[in-house]
Amino acid sequence: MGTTPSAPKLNGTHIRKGDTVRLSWRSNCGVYGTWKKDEKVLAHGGRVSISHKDFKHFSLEVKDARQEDEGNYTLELSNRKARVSGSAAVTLLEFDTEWRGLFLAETDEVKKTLEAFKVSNSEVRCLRFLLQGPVGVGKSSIINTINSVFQGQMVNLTPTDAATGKSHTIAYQAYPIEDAQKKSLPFVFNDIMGLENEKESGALIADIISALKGRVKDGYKFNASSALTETDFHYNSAPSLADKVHCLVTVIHANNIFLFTEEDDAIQKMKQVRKAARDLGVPDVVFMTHVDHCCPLVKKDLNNIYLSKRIKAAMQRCSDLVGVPMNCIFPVKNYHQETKGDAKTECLILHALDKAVKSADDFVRVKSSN
Ligand SMILES: Nc1nc2c(ncn2[C@@H]2O[C@H](COP(=O)(O)OP(=O)(O)O)[C@@H](O)[C@H]2O)c(=O)[nH]1
Ligand SMILES: [Mg+2]
Repeated sequence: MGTTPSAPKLNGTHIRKGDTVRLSWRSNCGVYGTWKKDEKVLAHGGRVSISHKDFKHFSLEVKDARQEDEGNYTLELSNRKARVSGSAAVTLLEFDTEWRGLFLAETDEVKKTLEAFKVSNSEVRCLRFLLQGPVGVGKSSIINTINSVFQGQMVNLTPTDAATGKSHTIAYQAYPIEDAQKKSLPFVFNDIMGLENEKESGALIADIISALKGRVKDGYKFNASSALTETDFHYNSAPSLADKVHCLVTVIHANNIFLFTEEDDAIQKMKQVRKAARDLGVPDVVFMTHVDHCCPLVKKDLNNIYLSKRIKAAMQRCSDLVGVPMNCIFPVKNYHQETKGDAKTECLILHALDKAVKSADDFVRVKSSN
């Protein structure tokens, strides 16, 4: 025991409830070892197995992992020469119970209510939703997914694209939502060019704000270098309440949100647009897409959405960065490669849409065109 031991390097893990926590280290020399969890010494017995072979091979197993096993695990090694230690975090992927209900059984009810929905202000035939968010987050896919849900088959009304990193949606266009009989439901979505993370590309904030006010006519081609002006053919100088946006939908990628900081241009742009909406009294919600990319539990089964700690952390990150309260953030998964519909996908998108519709309807109820 005359050699100085190297500090143990333990691998942190994310595990499921019921799994076995496994941590191990092979020392470069003979040493005495002690395992600790959150600074408390662990003893062999029960669900905990500790093995120290030849004073060199150190391993710890905790079977049937539970909430209480989450924490910081440390291996301390010592001999006459030195005392060293290394730590790793063990995190459970899921909570013990859902922190928000999925309400799968209510999906049909919500769908029927939306199919029969009538706008409460007779001046407005269709509630208008404006989708904002960086390129590739799934704005076009949201429109396609909602249409697929109501039409009972996969719909690709708006082109989707991520590979180029540039926005596919150039012209301002209102997309209707139709049911299986091709009857229009009283909802339209405007999908705008992505808010790329560079100052020089994507729609200008001024244009998005004009869109909120109903000043941008269909067919307007966003131009990253100059904003729409009053003399433009596509400028609506006297927008009615029906032309205005009734609810802003900020779309955020569940996984990529962890890569953004408050200083990023895309975050700043989304906040500016939200502020403009707030100043106009327009309600706003967040649809958090790509939940299947964000958490293995959710990729396996969407039922785990409100059990997943990673999804809750992503929602919290959206809330912190963009400033939207948690109860206005809706995790959704878009159809992207499926050929048939799926009840859980429908459930998430319909509950999100239902909230957006109620908010939009509250907005138009108290307004008139004048
Ligand atoms: N796995 C997965 N892929 C998605 C999801 N939403 C969109 N996509 C894919 O992401 C890419 C970008 O989507 P798109 O709708 O074009 O994004 P946009 O630029 O915001 O309009 C496309 O390849 C979509 O098929 C989702 O929730 N999960
Ligand atoms: Mg698009």
